[in-house]
Parts: sequence; structure tokens; C-alpha cells
Amino acid sequence: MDHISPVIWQFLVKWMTTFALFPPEASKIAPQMDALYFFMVLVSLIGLTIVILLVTTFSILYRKERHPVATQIEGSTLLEATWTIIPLGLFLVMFVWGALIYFRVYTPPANAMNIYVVGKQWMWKAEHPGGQHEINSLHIPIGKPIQLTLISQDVFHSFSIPAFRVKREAIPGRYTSVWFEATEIGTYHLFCTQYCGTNHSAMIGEVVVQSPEDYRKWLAESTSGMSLAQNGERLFASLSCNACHNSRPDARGPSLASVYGSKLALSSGGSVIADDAYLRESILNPSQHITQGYAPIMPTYQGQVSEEGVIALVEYIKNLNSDYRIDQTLNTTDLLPEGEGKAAPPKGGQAAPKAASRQTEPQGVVKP
Ligand code: HEC
Ligand SMILES: [Cu+2]
Repeated sequence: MDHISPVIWQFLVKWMTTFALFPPEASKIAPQMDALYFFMVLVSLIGLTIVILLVTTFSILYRKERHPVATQIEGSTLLEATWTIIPLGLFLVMFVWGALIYFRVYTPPANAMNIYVVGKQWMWKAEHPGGQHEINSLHIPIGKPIQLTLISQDVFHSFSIPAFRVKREAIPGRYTSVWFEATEIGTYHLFCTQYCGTNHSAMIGEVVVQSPEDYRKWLAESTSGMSLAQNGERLFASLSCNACHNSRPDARGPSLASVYGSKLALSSGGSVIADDAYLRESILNPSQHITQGYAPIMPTYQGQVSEEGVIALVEYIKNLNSDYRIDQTLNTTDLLPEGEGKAAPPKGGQAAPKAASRQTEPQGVVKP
């Protein structure tokens, strides 16, 4: 599949990118998409040529001077079958070819590195698992599958990297995702391709594809000293989630230790897979799905945590089963809010008292 685009098309792409008529091909999927694109252009051009040739020939051959009286011509089954079957075949080729690419685009490999991207008027904010943040730029290593989890904090945006042939909507209230693997070191355009307000045209940035060494250097230089999961851990404590979610026998909430990716039975009868989207929903809209065996006592955190805060919490919960720190947050009483875990959950934007052992405020709490 990787060598699908013939030399002549590769040459064409080189030529067109040189004259800025076409974005460079800088991801694994790009040559494959382009091959299909050029196939469709080629088929259309051939069709167009045939139609133009027929129109011209017929208007010369059957002009009024040569045929003053029109003759009635009855249909030809052979002719009609030909012009039905050939286009049908061509369209089916496009359909199957397109479907194959579609499945590749929509199925991220299991080993993909996940980066969160939040769109808001008017910027793209990337959150790396290591805690690095960047605005209107995205640093990634070459040759590694990258999965982006996108969400918008306000209106619809559309995240697009033409050089990677990547474009996906960033939607308020829902995670969407897209993946790609960069194949060329360099700097590429990053756009919002959906009109999203006054400064939409300024919602642009750059994607920097680096060698693994440079990328490691960038990670080390840009670190905020706290990983996304660690920030989530602090939020978890400062929002008193651990008042209910802890591993004590009288805990009022379910243990979150191995919840990510598991199948949860709901009190309504069905079941769900606890993916990123489900964790997000559970935090912002807990009454939507109640886990079997638990009372619907979890308060909503809508308006109290920003999208970045939710991402940090999700990343924290995701990492619980692999991270020793789980036991720290869930079992250390000094992280519990005052009242030894029996405290009432926070209501109406009132943040819980900060645990004494934490010096820095976690990021992502919305201040009223
Ligand atoms: C008042 C106690 C309470 C507090 C505070 C609380 N939760 Fe919950 N939580 C629950 C209960 C009970 C459930 C199970 C019933 C349900 O689905 O609503 C639950 C369910 C969940 C789930 C779904 C997973 C599952 O196994 O059902 C997630 C994720 C979650 N909570 C995260 C959080 C986070 C993050 C916070 C803090 C921002 C938080 N909770 C605060 C009681 C609480
Ligand atoms: Cu936008």
C-alpha cells in the first residue's frame, strides 16, 4: 500500500509543491490519498475529453447544412450497457480504494502516542502527556504514529495539517481523534479550516517534525516540571474527588484504579466501555450514566474544571493502572479534604480546601 503512487505522480507532486500549487507530502498516508485523488482527477479529465470530443464531432458531422431534416434514432442496448458498466466499474474502484484509505485514517495503531489538542477562539493549545503545553504549534517526532484527541472549548473549529492530509473537526463537548505519522523533518502549516469568528484567520500555527534526538531535547526544555497525569492528580485532590473515590472499604464511589478501557455495567441495564469520552462525561455529566451498584451522588463538575483540567483528570485516571502514584493519591489521608473523606462534595463552584502538602495550584480549575 505504501508504494501505490507511481513515479509519474510522484514527479507531478514534486513539481506542484515546488510551485506551491500543492501541499508537500509529509505523512505516511499523504502519498496514498494523493494517488486516489489523482486517479479521480485523471478519470474526470478522460471523461471530460470524451464529452468535449463527442460534442465537437457531432456538431460538425450533423450540422444543419448536412442534415436539414432530423432523423429519429432508436436506442442501442449495447451502447447503453457500455456507458453504464464502465463508469459503474470506475466508481466502484474509487469507492473500494477510498474505503481502504478511510479505514486506515480512522484506525489509530495501538502504539500511537496521544497528544491532546484544545481549540478555542482563537488558538490551538496542545497538551503533551509529559506536561508540555504549546500554543499554535505542535512538536512531534518523525516516524512515530501520533494520535490527537481534539476538543473545542467554545465553537466548532477544524484542525487541519494539509501536508499530512489531516483534517478533523474540534467539537465542543465531544472528543474527536485523528492520527498520522510524519515522514519528513520540517515545519508545516497548521490551520483552523472552519470559520469560527472574528479572528478565525489568525487561528494558525506550525507543526514541527523533529528527529527523535531533537524531539527529546525539546521535551526536556519545555517541561513544566509536572506531567499531565500529575497535574490531574493534584486536581483530583483539590476537587475532593478522593473523598468518594478512594480505596477504603467504606468508599462511596467506585475505585478508578483499572476503570480505563474496562466494560462497566450501568444501573439502566446496558454497559459501556470506559474510554476517554466516557471518563469526560462521567466528570461533567455524572447523572447521565450511573454505574451499577452505586448511588447517583456524584456532583457535576461542569463549570468548575476547564477542558484542560478535564484532560488532566482523564489522563490521570488513564494512568492509574500503570502508575504507582495511584496508591499515593487514593490511600494517603493527607490528600483527603478536611473531614477525613467524609466531607460533603464541593457544591456550586466552591473549591475544596487545598491539601497542605501541595504548594502549587493545579492548572485547570475554573475560578468564578
Ligand atoms: C460524592 C461522591 C463523589 C465525588 C465527590 C466524586 N465522585 Fe465520581 N463517582 C461517584 C459515584 C457514586 C460514582 C458511580 C455512580 C455514577 O456513575 O455516577 C462515580 C463515578 C465516577 C466515574 C465513572 C467510573 C465508574 O466506575 O463509574 C468517574 C470517571 C468519576 N466518578 C470521576 C470522578 C472525578 C474525576 C471526580 C472529581 C472531579 C469525582 N468523580 C468526584 C461519586 C463521587
Ligand atoms: Cu477556529
